[in-house]
Amino acid sequence: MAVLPILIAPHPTLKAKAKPVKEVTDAVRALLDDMLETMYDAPGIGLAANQIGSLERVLVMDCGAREEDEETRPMKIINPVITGVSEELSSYEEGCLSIPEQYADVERPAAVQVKYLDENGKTQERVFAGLEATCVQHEIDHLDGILFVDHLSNLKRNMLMKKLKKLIKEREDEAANG
Ligand code: GNR
Ligand code: NI
Repeated sequence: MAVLPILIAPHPTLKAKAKPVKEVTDAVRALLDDMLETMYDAPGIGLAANQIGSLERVLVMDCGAREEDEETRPMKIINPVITGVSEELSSYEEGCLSIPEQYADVERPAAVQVKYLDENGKTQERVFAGLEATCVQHEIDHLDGILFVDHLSNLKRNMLMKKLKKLIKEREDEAANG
């Protein structure tokens, strides 16, 4: 297992569409393990392959990871397809490990049904609600080259990306000059 570096926007791989996994091999399982370790280390509640520079269509998530005393609930999701969405929408303040320290409200279906392969290559289908619904949609967006800021107005997105650029520059200056 390894903690991998997370790509920061703007980066071409974050804009690319991930390709379906043809067969769930040991290499795919190793990638999912590395992604979970990277996600817990960050820490985050989800991570898509694009974010660590891979275009395999896989994501990991654990929305219980942040609650103390609670057991971790790691999920490994391969080739996800949204098979149903609720009419009800919900708005959640989203953040992204690839857009550090920037947050904005995003409206999405409150619940989604997702069909996917598990780490054993077995087809699963389940309903995600609450924070899990927001998270799985955020991650599937990543696999399609979409970031949460792409759901905002151009004005809001530009403001946020400008702030990110400033933050990254400050970090680089600090790393160079102490
Ligand atoms: O850690 C994360 N938290 C989060 C909060 C609200 C909505 C979505 C997320 S996902 C994010 C990790 C990440 O960037 N996944 O792609
Ligand atoms: Ni993200």
